[in-house]
Amino acid sequence: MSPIKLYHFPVSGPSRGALLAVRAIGVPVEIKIVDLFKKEQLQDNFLKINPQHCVPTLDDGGFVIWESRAIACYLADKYGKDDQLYPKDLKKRAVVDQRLFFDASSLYVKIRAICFPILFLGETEIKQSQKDDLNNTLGFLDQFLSQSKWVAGDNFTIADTSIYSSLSSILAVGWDISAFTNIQRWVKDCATLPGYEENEEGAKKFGEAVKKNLKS
Ligand SMILES: N[C@@H](CCC(=O)N[C@@H](CS)C(=O)NCC(=O)O)C(=O)O
Repeated sequence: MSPIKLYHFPVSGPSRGALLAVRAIGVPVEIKIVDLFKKEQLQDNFLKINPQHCVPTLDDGGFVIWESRAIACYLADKYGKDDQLYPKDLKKRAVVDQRLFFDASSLYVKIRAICFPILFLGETEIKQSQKDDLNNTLGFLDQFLSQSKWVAGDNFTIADTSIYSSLSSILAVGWDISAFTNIQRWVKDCATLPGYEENEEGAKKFGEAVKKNLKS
């Protein structure tokens, strides 16, 4: 059987999110680095696999999907040793999904809105309105975490791996989360996630790349 391949770039938050899910599930994967700084995602061989040219991309024996959270859901359902990471119970799963969509449509989007222009468009500062917008969203995350130890309940799920990958990127830029005590506690708990160190290494590179372009 051909190994599962994950096309990955460690600096990318979504890519690290998929990898954190892979590590939590414990499924062996072959990591194929696609260096976005060298524009490798636009090479013909990768475009044939993913015409949308983004990481992460998964190839499971010829079945190809992208979108980090879809990858996490698929792998957890197919290879999870039980349903802890992605519950089968409809209501529990709906809470995990809600948190995943919160990340995809709100948290990650706001982090990207701040960092993308700094990384690629010559922006050198973070506007107050962007700071307020992200902090407002972090307030919701803090509220979720006031209700449970993990973002979707008593045990960690693929909602934690996804949200942590997003948050770790902005933490590496130096974001102040001192106003969010529940997030602070959860961030410490996330150090127990399988693959945590690997995620931190990528997040650190992301943070350095952003900070390099910020006016001091
Ligand atoms: N919503 C997607 C975002 C994927 C994404 O935007 N990946 C970026 C890196 S963070 C990428 O591959 N960019 C290269 C490109 O689009 O050419 C996910 O969660 O997987």
